[in-house]
Amino acid sequence: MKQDNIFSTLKTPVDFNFDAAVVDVFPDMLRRSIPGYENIIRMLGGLACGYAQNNTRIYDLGCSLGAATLSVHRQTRDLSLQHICIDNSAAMIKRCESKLKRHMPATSVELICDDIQKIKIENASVVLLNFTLQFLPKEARFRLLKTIYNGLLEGGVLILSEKLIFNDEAVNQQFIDWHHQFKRANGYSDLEISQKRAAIENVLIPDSFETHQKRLADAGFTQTLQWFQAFNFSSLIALK
Ligand code: GEK
Repeated sequence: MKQDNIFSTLKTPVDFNFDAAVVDVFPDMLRRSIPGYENIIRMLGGLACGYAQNNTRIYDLGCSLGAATLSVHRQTRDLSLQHICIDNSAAMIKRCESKLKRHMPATSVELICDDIQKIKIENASVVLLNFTLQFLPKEARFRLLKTIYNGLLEGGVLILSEKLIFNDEAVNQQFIDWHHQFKRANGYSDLEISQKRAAIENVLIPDSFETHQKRLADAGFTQTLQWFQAFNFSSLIALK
């Protein structure tokens, strides 16, 4: 695993973007930046397994290098499923394709390089939005959830992982401090933490748990359960 040093030297501030340099160090970046990332990946496969229906589709929206798809695949080998993986970073999709070909050569996988806002969802039993919704403009989030809801079969689920904000300012700051401490403990310097924060500030816009819960209910989901939280990072499962 190549080490992420992208923000280790002083840079002119530019918005974060998922380019080839990021792809090169991405597994290390996610592991050291998102508390619980590896556990979420491992466990979401098990969760999905309880809802995946034979002869249906599994969508991975903002698939990056396909980690979530691979986890689902590992736990649903006995089913006939079609995996649809979408990401609008060409560099991500290219690397994802070679990885999935290597690890799931006999499974039907369609890789699409496009904006998830343009995607049609059909015959889905599981939809994964693992740390992706937060990158969409806020006003586009409800429409995507509605599209997902409409494309899900009865009994289907959306697994939604996100960074959270908290309505109480002091509590919010506490969570941010804990997250930064987590990054420090994983070897990131204060310079790396502050430069990454500046680069991602206009790109990753988190919502609160309450906002997610209400928006999911408004989109039609009958129940939303929070199944994971580590500091200000959480994963929810929404049921149709
Ligand atoms: C994982 N799910 O490892 N359309 C398509 N893709 C998008 C869009 C968009 N509008 N906006 C962002 N992306 C992965 C991790 S990473 C999370 C997801 C992170 C893509 C973007 O290119 C990137 O690959 C991914 O969403 C977000 O389970 O980096 O914090």
